[in-house]
Amino acid sequence: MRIARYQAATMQDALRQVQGELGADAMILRTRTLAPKLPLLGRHRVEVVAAVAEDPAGAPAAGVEETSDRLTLEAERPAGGPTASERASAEANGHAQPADRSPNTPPLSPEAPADLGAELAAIRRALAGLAAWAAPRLDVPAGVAAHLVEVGVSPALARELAAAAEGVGPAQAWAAVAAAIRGRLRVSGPIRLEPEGAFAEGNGGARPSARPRVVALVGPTGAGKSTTLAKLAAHYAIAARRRVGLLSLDTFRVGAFEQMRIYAEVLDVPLLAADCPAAAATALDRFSDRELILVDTVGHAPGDGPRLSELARLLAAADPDEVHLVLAAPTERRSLLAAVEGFRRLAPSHLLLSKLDEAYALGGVVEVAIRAGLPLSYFSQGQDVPEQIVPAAAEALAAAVCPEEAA
Ligand SMILES: Nc1nc2c(ncn2[C@@H]2O[C@H](COP(=O)(O)OP(=O)(O)OP(=O)(O)O)[C@@H](O)[C@H]2O)c(=O)[nH]1
Ligand SMILES: [Mg+2]
Repeated sequence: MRIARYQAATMQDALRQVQGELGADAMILRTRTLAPKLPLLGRHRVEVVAAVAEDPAGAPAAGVEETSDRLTLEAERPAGGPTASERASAEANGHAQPADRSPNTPPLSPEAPADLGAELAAIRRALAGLAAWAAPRLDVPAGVAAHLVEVGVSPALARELAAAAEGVGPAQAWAAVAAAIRGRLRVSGPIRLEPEGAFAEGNGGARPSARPRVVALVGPTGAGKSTTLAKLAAHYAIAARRRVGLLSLDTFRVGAFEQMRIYAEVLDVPLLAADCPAAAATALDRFSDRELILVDTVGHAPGDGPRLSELARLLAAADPDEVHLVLAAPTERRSLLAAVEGFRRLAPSHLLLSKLDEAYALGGVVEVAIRAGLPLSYFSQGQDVPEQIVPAAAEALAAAVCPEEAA
């Protein structure tokens, strides 16, 4: 790299010098107008700083007009003489070295930069920084957060989850976010019954120590409680060959008991109904030989406090070991969160997601599962009884909102 500074009476003259000495490829680094030393008598001059990658072959060495001045830096250093920076620093220290200058090389003016090479390096750094700033930046966490919002996660939780993609390459980002989601979901596994044999057949039925496992399903209207209950009854009564009883606390709605009666008949399991705490306690006594009692409840709106409180009293009489809050996956996120709040008075112990087959995006259920802090029990995904129910899996839910994880 050869850098030179030219001074002349006019810009055209200065540029002619640049072209004559450095060739047509010379790059103009800076131009400025110099004030005359004697303001009233002198004339303004112009200065051009230019650079060329290397000495252009055949470029005239001294194509300088009489009216112009030139100062060559670095490359035209006289043999054994100081470099431009040496000269500049000497002059800056007040040690002018006139003997070292070529006849047409003027002294560096006070406003000249001490080292143009350093200045050029600084310009290059600045340009590189500018280019980096102007280039479109790949903000991986922002992209992840945008996708999570798109599938139904709230912006606040999306930002929290997307933090897992911070400092991770784009290829690993979704795997990191999926791991973060899995880490925040809890899963219970299927309903665990007493080991087979705890309820000894014959000789008076169940051993005194064995008590039926009582599992209730609660939730908003139409969430899929009764259908899911029938699926569970089918699994435990038919597939697992355990003694199951059905208890309906839904005597409120016309046709609700009839729905359960049909399931009970088809599955060949006993069914009892209770419309008050005393009746619920009696039903429990009558089911003392059962290994699993599945309790169906009436659906209410999450904001219907009085009815939910009444149901809570009835349910308490059934003394459930587990209360699964059934939420339909296609429900909008804020309604899901409202349901969790509203049903707190029923003290749910698990979250059961239904209608997963109907859900377009699962960000809302991921959010509600994280925020409710309850373990997920089952995924119910279809109208058919007894199929289409599986134990909940955090991996599946995380993969459903992390596209590349699912690929
Ligand atoms: N696609 C789909 N439909 C379902 C699923 N579960 C239940 N349903 C349907 O949803 C509707 C309501 O189901 P129910 O089981 O009666 O709901 P519920 O929560 O008991 O309703 P209420 O007792 O009225 O509060 C029925 O048409 C079911 O067939 C599911 O996982 N997928
Ligand atoms: Mg029902």
